[in-house]
Amino acid sequence: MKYRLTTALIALAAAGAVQAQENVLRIYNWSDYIAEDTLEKFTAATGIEVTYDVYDSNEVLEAKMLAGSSGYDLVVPTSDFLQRQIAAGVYMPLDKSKLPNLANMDEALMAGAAAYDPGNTYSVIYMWGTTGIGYNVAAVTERLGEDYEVDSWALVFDPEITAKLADCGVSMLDAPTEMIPAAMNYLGLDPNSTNKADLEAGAALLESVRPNIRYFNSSQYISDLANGDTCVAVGWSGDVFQAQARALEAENGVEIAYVIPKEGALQWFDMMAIPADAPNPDAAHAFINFVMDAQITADITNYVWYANANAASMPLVDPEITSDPGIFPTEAAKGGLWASTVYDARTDRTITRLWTRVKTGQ
Ligand code: SPD
Repeated sequence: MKYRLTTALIALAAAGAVQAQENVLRIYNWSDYIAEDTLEKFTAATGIEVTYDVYDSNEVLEAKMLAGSSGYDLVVPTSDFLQRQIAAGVYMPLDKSKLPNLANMDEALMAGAAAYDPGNTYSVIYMWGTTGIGYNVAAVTERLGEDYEVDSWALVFDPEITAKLADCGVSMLDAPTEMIPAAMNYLGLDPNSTNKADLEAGAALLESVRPNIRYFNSSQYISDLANGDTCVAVGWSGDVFQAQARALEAENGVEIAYVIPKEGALQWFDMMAIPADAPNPDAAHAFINFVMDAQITADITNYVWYANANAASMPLVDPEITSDPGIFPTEAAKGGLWASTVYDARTDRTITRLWTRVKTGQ
């Protein structure tokens, strides 16, 4: 009798563990990229608990995805990285019957994302943005003068200018596939070129300003700009606006602005996708559909200051955000934006080698 009871209890406990496991969704997303209450609301609506980890680099995410068995159910690669990860068999096709809120998405933007994921088979746009320059208005004016117009990549790529800013702190993203093409573009080269000489020219320009760069990091600049610890950062649109909002909230007198330089900038899409070996793909589908709810997406944009691709959410997004050309670029500015290049393995190796040289001088 005692034996039978113990066996029954073990079976019950095992069933409970399986059920608990089934009710957990493991998300791996970019840092500073979700509203305060999104996960709580998702759990309240579905009963699914969430574990949430963050990264600040596509390369870090890619290494985990290519190694496999990450244990994550939902990840958010940028479109160019997504494309080659799809080719490597990293993701499962979405079951669109579980995603009725796809009807809320902006068709033109989804068509843009389909250039990387034909038919939007594996992914849905989470947020999108540009890579430009965030700066402390007073600190830059103090060093470059009242008449200096901050509208060019010269602010970070001209050694004479960066030398004047070095003391207040200039940072760059630790994102080689963005920084090297931006430098190439400033030199008048095609930012999408995979020609080795062009890539080397971009890297050489970066090396020439390297002594004036305080650090290469893709997340620290939000708080550093907001606190006045740095004065210029090559950064992602929403992150710079978050720095601006934090400074305003702190009432510390720091004014941060974001500019899409006149020479143009990278426009990118971050995509929700489900690893092929995800333990809980049903929960991942439920989350993707939940995020595509107009109010939930609007809440995220209103909190992280990134543009979204959810047409139904637009009336719910703060007009201060929808009308800001740094977040939703004007039609004219859109003409100067370029899309991310998908690099083959050989070009990728060249870029990695050049980036090591830029950062370490070796
Ligand atoms: N803090 C959120 C940053 C999101 C940046 N996405 C990466 C874009 C890469 N081109």
